[in-house]
Amino acid sequence: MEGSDLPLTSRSELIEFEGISMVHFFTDNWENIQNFQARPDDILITTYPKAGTTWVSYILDLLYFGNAAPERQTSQPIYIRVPFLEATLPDIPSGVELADKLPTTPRLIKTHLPVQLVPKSFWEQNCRVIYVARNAKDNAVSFFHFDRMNLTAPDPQDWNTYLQRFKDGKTVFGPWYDHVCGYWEKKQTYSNIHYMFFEDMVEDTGREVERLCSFLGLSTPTEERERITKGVHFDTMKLNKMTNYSTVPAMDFKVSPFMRKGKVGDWKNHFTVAQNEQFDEHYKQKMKNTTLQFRTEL
Ligand code: PPS
Repeated sequence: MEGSDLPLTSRSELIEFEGISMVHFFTDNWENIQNFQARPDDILITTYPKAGTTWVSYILDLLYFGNAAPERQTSQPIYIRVPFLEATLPDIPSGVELADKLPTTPRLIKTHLPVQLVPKSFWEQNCRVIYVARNAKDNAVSFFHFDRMNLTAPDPQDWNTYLQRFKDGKTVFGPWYDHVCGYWEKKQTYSNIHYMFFEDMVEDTGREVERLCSFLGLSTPTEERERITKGVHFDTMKLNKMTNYSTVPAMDFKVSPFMRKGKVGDWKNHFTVAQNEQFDEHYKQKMKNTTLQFRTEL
């Protein structure tokens, strides 16, 4: 097992790495990550943290393997079925090791790396890439609560401090702004990206499952798509030990659950009026050169 064996006695420090903020858990295995050998049928699920990775990973796992290998769903947590490529976390083999040993075809692989740091073999092999984006305000709130409960993360401190850090791009995996825009721009030159939005998933999960099938070239029957859509509902995933991350010792569910709210617009319960005005102003500047648009409420 290559997993990090450092004891979790204190919170990790934010480090500057390849131009972004990181923690060592995602850089320790860097050479093996960068040299990862993708296969043409690999599917890369990529997101900024807390944008809906687990949701989309579970949908894909059910679409491909729900019928062929139903025992996978009840015996292996989602983070084993869909390895987190750059992770070298306590108590779990490294993402590279898990991905290398995946017995499935296709292999479903998760990453939070910004587009410029994705191992080049994924592009060379013309792999299908699924990017999920979530509006900045809800994304920041979700990330804040996650960093509170995730003992491998740097201490988020109070909400106001955290929000400033988010705006400054001093969160793990770097600025949200560059992340969502980077993949959006990549779509111009690399057509094998399906760019999706968390808000669309909440609005109509069935429609998004259908769009995914169309991108992946799957002719999943309507009935099965409907069954999958029901099976990936927030309440169902929250109760499911294989998708709710309750098996990860480094997460303190007494502080906050992994499956927290799953809503669009929860930011309104966190942002003060002043924080919201300042955020909007800053956002306008950061996003002035992109055509990318988000919904912050439904
Ligand atoms: S991680 O740690 O980056 O992999 O987290 P990620 O899975 O990307 O994001 C977690 C947030 O997604 C919400 N989620 C869902 N919302 C609605 N429906 C379903 N099925 C669902 N599954 C996961 C999860 O609750 C986190 O968002 P918040 O806002 O914190 O609840």
